[in-house]
Amino acid sequence: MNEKGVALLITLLIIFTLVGMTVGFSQESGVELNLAGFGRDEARAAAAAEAGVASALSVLNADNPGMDSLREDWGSFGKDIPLEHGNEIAVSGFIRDECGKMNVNALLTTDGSIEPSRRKRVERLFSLLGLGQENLDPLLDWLDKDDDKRMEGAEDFHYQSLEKPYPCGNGPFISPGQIKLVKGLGKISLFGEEQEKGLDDYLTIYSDGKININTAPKLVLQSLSEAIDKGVAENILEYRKENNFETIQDIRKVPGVTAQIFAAIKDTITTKSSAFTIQVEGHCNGAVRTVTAAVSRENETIRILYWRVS
Ligand SMILES: [Ca+2]
Ligand SMILES: [Ca+2]
Repeated sequence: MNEKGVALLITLLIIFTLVGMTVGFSQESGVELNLAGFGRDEARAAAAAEAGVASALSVLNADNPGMDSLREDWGSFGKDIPLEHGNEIAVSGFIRDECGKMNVNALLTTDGSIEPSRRKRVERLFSLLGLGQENLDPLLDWLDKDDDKRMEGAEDFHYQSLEKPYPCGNGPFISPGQIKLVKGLGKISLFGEEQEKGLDDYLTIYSDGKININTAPKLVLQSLSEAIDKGVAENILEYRKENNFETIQDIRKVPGVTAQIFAAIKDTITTKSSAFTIQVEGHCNGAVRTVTAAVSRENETIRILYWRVS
């Protein structure tokens, strides 16, 4: 077995261990997974979703990590054809690049304060998404280590006085779901021109902080620099339909991307991805189970960072 094969086998072993843990936790918290009549179908739906995740992992494992674009196999995983569609079992899902999004944890400097130029980019993204200071300030307050409330922000005092109180993070997000705990962000469901995108299409906690220009959505591209307007961002998307950005210098081939724009963004962009989300839904006779996994990829080794069955 080659090195990649070994890595995949280890990954699968981790999955099975984690699945065991998830069931264990569920039983501890009093959730009975084997409800009469539903047990068999739900277990089969979960098993189908897990098998789908395993197949997504093998797609990522076979991928060339030297460049990552939506035109690769992982980009179309589960897209046009369902992964499986039989009489009883149906499976659908996708692989999403986390490096096409803004990493909110990367806003933090090592001393627990907010890095000004990264803040500027997130501010631009929020504004493009139609989110204002009342959404940005609580996010920054959640991340920064101090307890000083920004003008429209929220610190521990706010979260402790909720009907169901919880502490303010005052540090990086540990799971993607935590972003919804930030004041005002939990209520935001869909936005964008066609109202088809959610906050998790734009924000991540898993990337290395650089934005992959092969996969970033239009508004993330626009947020990279004030000089990138809607037209330039659309030119980038147009270029991507036929080409991959093999190196960051390739972006200069896009009409409108000037030397000044390139100089402003070159340290914040990449053409490779180091983190992905896999989401697979398993259906069995009406029972549905969804497995969401976040994975990192470093030196061709894939590691599971997050695993949730719902
Ligand atoms: Ca690739
Ligand atoms: Ca704080």
